[in-house]
Amino acid sequence: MAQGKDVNRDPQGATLAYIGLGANLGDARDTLARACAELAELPDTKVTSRSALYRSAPIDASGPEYVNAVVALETALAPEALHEGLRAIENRFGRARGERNAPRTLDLDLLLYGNRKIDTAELTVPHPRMHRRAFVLVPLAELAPQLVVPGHGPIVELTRRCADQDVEALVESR
Ligand code: PH2
Ligand code: MG
Ligand code: MG
Repeated sequence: MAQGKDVNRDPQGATLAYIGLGANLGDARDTLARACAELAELPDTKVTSRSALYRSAPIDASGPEYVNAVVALETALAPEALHEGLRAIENRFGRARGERNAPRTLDLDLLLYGNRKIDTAELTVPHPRMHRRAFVLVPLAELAPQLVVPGHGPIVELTRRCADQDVEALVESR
């Protein structure tokens, strides 16, 4: 048991990671609020900040509008263990894995794990499309306006480049 736990911990200690949340099936606002609570329950992990909720038009996808947000975590989980934890939460929310970019009850994407670049069969970090998606960049810039996305540059510049995409903060009315 103890040995298994060690495998899940990152040898570099706690790391600041950013998670992108999205949903466009069911009660998306409620799902994102509950998913956020589940992120806080991941082992060796603290939620340090969360963005507002945003409404966004689907990008490279069809179906209803999305609700998106970004959460910052301080975590001692290794990136692979964190990624597994995210998939387990998605599954608990009834996530079906069919066609690419199909409408979903909950999508949790590991956007950034410190400054680390990861490229394995299971996981690519920074998330390979985050630098051109306003539904990720706008909430992320709310939490970390000075952020430089490894391999892509300052978030303000990236956000400016996708200013034509339809993303709007939702007023938290409940
Ligand atoms: N996620 C996708 C594809 N397209 N569009 C918006 N607006 N928000 C998303 O979360 C989203 C998307 C695949 O994960
Ligand atoms: Mg996604
Ligand atoms: Mg995903």
